[in-house]
Amino acid sequence: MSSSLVQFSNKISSHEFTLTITNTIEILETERKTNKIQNGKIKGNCIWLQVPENLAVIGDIHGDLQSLYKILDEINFEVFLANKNNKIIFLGDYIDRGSNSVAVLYTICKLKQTYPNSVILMRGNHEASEEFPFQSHDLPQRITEYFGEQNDKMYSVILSLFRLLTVMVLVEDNLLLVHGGLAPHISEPVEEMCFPTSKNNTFLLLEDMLWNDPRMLGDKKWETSRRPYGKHFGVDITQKWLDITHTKALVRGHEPCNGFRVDHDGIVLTLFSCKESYPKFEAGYLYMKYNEILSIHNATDMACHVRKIA
Ligand SMILES: [Mn+2]
Repeated sequence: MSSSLVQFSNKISSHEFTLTITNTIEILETERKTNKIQNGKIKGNCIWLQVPENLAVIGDIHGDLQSLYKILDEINFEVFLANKNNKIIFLGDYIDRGSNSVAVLYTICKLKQTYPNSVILMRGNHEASEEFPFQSHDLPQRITEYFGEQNDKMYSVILSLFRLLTVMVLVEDNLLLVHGGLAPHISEPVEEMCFPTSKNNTFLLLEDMLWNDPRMLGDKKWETSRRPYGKHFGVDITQKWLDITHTKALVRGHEPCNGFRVDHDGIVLTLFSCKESYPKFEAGYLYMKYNEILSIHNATDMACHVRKIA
């Protein structure tokens, strides 16, 4: 583990933790006001990026600090993130299930604070417990354990952070990234769809993008999910979204797998990046250079760029 990560992992005081979350909120609010990130545009909860010099994509972490550290170490994050033309995209689900949600949350916020132009923090369904409550959300309990007292104010600050996380990223002409999946209904232009003004639309879209899973459904476009929210969506929906956004593959997290899985006849790549609470699965992350991103035709071509961690 590199020296700076050891620093991150030392016992965090409640003051330092709250300050880091608050600073990250300020950075995200400023991004939304200026609509800018290096080599990209921001509109509401969506980001458009030019193809980065190097791209790392990390799937669900679920409080597994050791897996997160391993990945950051492997990509030599201090050198990687110091270059503003490189991007690391987290697909969300930082918390719950694992033993160290507090330190994971702190670490990703420290990264965003230190390298705001190189780090993109997306929203997972576990970061939308306010909108879509579910049973396995153990963050409030973890906060109490870590800091030795119940802290409702701290939790409400964290919820403010969650509301500012990115829901969709487009890597120009190549990749579409969300945490869960895609909505059955898409209308053009996509910008209007992803930033609707009415609260109801926002909610429906948010549920689909944070909770949906890809399945092969034959003639059906979508079906009800086994989860408390969201749907299973079929290959036609994926293809339609890729066509409309001029991208070649959907990259998402949300489901345990052996580091990665390819679905929908090779147009969906699922990434999974934690091990602690999922001993039967493997963890991996995506790492691609500029030329490699340009050369892909679909998600199948990306599989060889997934690096598994020990
Ligand atoms: Mn998820």
